Amino acid sequence: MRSSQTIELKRAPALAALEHVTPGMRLGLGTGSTAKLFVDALGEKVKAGLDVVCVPTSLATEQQARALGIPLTTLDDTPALDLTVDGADEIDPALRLVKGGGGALLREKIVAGASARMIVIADESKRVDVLGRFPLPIEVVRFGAAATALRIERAAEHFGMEGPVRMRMRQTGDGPLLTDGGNLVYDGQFGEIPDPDAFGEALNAIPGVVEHGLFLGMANLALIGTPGGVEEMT
Ligand code: ABF
Repeated sequence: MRSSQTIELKRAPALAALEHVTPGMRLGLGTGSTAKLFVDALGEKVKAGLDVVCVPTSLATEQQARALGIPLTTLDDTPALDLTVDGADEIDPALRLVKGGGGALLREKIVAGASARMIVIADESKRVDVLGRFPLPIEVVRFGAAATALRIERAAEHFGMEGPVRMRMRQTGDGPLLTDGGNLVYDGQFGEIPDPDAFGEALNAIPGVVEHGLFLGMANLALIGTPGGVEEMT
């Protein structure tokens, strides 16, 4: 598929999500290439007079939104949001997600958790029957990170999954990637995750794990770009 076609499969759900935005809404703005298209389109609406206030999920989205003149706030000033629109790395039929390929999973989860509704926007390549094709991102504090990674591997083994769990490096190759929160990201190449709910709880119980990329019971609607149009998953 040509890259222009791929972009259209992302742009169409991004524009469809905009139809769920109404004046006065408090919005969470996601991160990644699909969310970026939503923020671009939202910027046009704001220029045309739409009144919204937004919380970005990453420094990158904050910069984009600021440049577009989108009014920004924080969860400290606006702790309850109406709607978050964000991308995903994987979506299963129960609307469970893997997120965090962009490294912003902690803020993404906090913002989505503060929102009454979450709409996921993605092209059809993100749909899976079982989560786990995409490596699972796990944000880990720097202190004792190797010990935390070992415990993550052991937790995965308990569920019949194998690693490896690898520290994510910067694309420039000069050291580990640090999140906006100053933590490390480990990517768990577990393959299929048979019980995402139980595995998510097991990860949460490991000291040193800040957050994981399993977004369970958070999305209310997924808008999926396909060559035949935008499909809705609820
Ligand atoms: C964010 O961006 C992440 O949680 C997810 O990893 C990624 C999806 O990016 P893209 O839309 O570029 O595929 O939503």
